[in-house]
Amino acid sequence: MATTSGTGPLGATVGLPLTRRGFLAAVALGTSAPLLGACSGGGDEPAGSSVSGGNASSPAAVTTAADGTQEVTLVVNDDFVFLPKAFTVAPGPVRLTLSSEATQMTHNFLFSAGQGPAAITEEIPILGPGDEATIDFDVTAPGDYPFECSFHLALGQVGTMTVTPG
Ligand SMILES: [Cu+2]
Repeated sequence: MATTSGTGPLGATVGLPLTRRGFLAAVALGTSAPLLGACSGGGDEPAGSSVSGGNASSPAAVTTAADGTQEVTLVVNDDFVFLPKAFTVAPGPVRLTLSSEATQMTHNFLFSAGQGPAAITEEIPILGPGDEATIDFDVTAPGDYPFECSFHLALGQVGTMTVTPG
């Protein structure tokens, strides 16, 4: 007959604010540390934290011009990444623009030799800080076409263009 409710719920509500405060503190610490590392400008940081921008893993927006050309822009900066690093097109004409937001680093863009279903020889041999360059090419064979910055290939500056079966 006697009810013993009360201690259980009270104990639970006391615990909640503490948990939340601890969580917020952890978030604050977690975000500031990678930012400081990125601003130091060195190439010594492990590449793991450089994806924090959120764009790196999402596919690039591909737009189709009035003449049917599929247009995509990849951004490079003072890190060793293409932003984003993957995009998908259908068979047909592609216009790829490489836009540099770097202040110091020079990059390039080429499809990795012998790795795609078909060779694409168009390339951007060199792109200085703040520059922009565009190449036009046609794709027909579906599949994954790896591309790279050959200057920073060893540092993992690679990506993939996927051509759908159409
Ligand atoms: Cu590069």
